[in-house]
Amino acid sequence: MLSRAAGNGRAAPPVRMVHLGLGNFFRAHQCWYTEHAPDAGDWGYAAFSGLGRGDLAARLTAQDGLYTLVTRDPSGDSFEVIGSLSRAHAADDHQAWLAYFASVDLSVVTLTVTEAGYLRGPDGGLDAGRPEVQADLAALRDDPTALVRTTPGRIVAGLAARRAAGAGPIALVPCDNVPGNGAIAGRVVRDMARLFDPALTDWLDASLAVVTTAVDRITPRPAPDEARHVREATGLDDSCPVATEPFHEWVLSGSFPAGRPAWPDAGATLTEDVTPYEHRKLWLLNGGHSLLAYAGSIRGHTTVAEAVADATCRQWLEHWWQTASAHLDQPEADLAAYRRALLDRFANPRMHHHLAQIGADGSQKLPIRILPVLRAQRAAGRMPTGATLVLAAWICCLRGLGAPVTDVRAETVIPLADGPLRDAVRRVLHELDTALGDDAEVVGTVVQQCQEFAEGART
Ligand code: CS2
Repeated sequence: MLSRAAGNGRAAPPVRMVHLGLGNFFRAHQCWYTEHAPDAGDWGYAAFSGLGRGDLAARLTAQDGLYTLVTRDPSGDSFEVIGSLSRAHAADDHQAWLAYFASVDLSVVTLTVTEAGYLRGPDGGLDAGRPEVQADLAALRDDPTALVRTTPGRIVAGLAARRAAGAGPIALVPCDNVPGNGAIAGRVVRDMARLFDPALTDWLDASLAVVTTAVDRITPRPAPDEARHVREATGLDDSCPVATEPFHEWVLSGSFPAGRPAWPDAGATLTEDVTPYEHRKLWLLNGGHSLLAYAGSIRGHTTVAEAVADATCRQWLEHWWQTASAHLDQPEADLAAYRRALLDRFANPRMHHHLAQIGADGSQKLPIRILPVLRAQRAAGRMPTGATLVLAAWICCLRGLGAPVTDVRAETVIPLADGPLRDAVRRVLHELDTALGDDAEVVGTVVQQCQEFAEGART
């Protein structure tokens, strides 16, 4: 078993950062950047699992927060024990959560809670009508230290504890694939705070800095035999290694009133505006991923590398990239280089990135990854078939073709996609965006593409 006392990794650095969403991406990204900052010895993470996220925290605690990061290059693996995770906690270890927030040592809170975790309503603010939000509000009003379960609820509980302790300002750093994630996180936290205790919003004005980020590192769910692979290659007994690609990017915009690790020295970019990086990544990488997840799985593929090796999928991907690139500000030569690099990343045969994993939560991902380009094209009077194809493939998956659907909104979107095709398409598009459902030409194009997918799947 990995252990700091046995000399694996380094001594646990003092906890000055809390993370919510202890998972593989966090361990391959934020922990990696922290590990590689020159002041890594001064900055430790305490990370908390999301609710219902299994026993990863317990397994990490048993090995002092240490784990092996496998960097999977097409030509081979390299192995590194990461030491920046000082403490790992289960989701319900709420007293520990509150205690970190109440400490003057805490400077930064990072989040990876998925697109769905921000619990936004149709107006972009907190969806306060949801039962889980109501439950958290009732619990907080009764006792501000009571266990709460939603992301906005947990952050507000932490910030209320921090205000009560007079522990000073702090930075909140959302790291999910949503555009303007700083504004989104700031909004739902403020909405929650206002509903809980309006006076807390004054404290937030003075003490909460919300940073906007774009994050990138393809990190599939670890394969079942990853631990055995690590043991054979390194001799280390690690119950929860994580494998990732060599590429990594972190772009941040905002201030850190209580300091932060020297992440830029590890390769992170600080900028005034993350939007150009974010759009490029969300549309080309994530949009491309979603396309392959649905269209590739309908064509019988299981992984990204398999799908991108299929000339038909590749042609669809290039078509989507062409359409999306027209709405990006970078010079065409830079975009072409980015796309070439992406193809190599997608084609990495050793990554085994499952299409079904990427296909999850399409109801949350497609509005971010595909719709902005589709809307801009329609506004210019064009029919972007590269974009409608992704929607058609998703609808076909909702109707039972391709990768099995897991979606936070499955109970709504699967019934909408059922029944006669044209009505189903209209209903699903309407659910994504009313104007789309009312756009007869888009509906007609998506219907035709769905029929082509269905025919292709039959032959
Ligand atoms: C993927 C992302 O699962 C998905 O939806 O598109 O997790 C992707 O691998 C990361 O954003 C890469 O940085």
